[in-house]
Amino acid sequence: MPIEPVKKIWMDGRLVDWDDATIHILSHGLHYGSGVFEGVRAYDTKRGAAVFRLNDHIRRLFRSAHMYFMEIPFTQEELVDAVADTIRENGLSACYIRPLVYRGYAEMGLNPLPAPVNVSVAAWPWGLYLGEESVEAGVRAKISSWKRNDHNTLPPMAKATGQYINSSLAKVEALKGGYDEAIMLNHAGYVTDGSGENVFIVKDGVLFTPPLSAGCLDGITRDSIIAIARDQGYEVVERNLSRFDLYAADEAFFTGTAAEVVPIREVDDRQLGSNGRGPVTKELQGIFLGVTGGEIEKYQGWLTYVTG
Ligand code: PPE
Repeated sequence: MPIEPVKKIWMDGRLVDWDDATIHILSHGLHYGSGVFEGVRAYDTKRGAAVFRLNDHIRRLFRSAHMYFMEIPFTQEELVDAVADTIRENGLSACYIRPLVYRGYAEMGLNPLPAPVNVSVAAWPWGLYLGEESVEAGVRAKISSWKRNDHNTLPPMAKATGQYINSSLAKVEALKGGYDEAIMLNHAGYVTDGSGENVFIVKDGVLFTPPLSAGCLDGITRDSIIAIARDQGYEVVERNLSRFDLYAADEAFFTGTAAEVVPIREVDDRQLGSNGRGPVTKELQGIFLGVTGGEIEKYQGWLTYVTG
């Protein structure tokens, strides 16, 4: 899906025209993947655009930056305001927001420390990552032959731009094989996450998802779904999942900011028990939609309203 341009992008404290949001070709981040980023969504609600768990996303961005010795030259509050300004300036309501912290132009070579730390925030309308039809029909996933980078190669908990070249290998392999998405295992053979989503299964009414120690991203949608499911009375267990657990699941689904909550209907050509979207997945999807739409009082604390 091509990016739909809007008017302005926030760069290092200024809103610049979309076409002028460029960087130097010798930027460190471009050569060595030295950047960290976030993916955030805002939703159209009765009270205007509402950004979902904005503070949590910005906090995670700072944690990722800390890991790579990147000192962000703005405070968390300033970046929260930058997101709100970008949405407002572009007159957006429902949109995807991409804060990016990257090493800019200075010296060539692997030492990133001499390079400046630059920051940008872009926002644009973006439909669902795995397609609108995926919401009901679900997707076909393939377990990748590519292992997820682990805690001692590229820490999966830090959302660094460079590590996504690993996920891209998995994504391309899945697409070329005729599947919609990849599921990556760690070096011990347990499930981590999709190329850009966390994974859940449902078995006998209980939800299971890999623990963070397996090497998945500390997903904010994952965290939200765990909280919502527990509030609904479901038991949610964080434990290692094998590929057999996926094949034998009653239901499975992906969670992520870009993807939201998407049923997995097949893994490696094996139909899951639900043969499409299962009842638990459907229930959680429905609640998630209500939460992000600002319709459920209990979760209002997760929304930051951006008023014009
Ligand atoms: N695992 C990975 C590897 C991942 O990239 C994401 C987000 C998640 C899990 C879910 O995390 P969260 O969004 O906090 O619930 N992937 C982002 C980027 C996707 C992309 O193609 O770029 C996203 O969903 O915004």
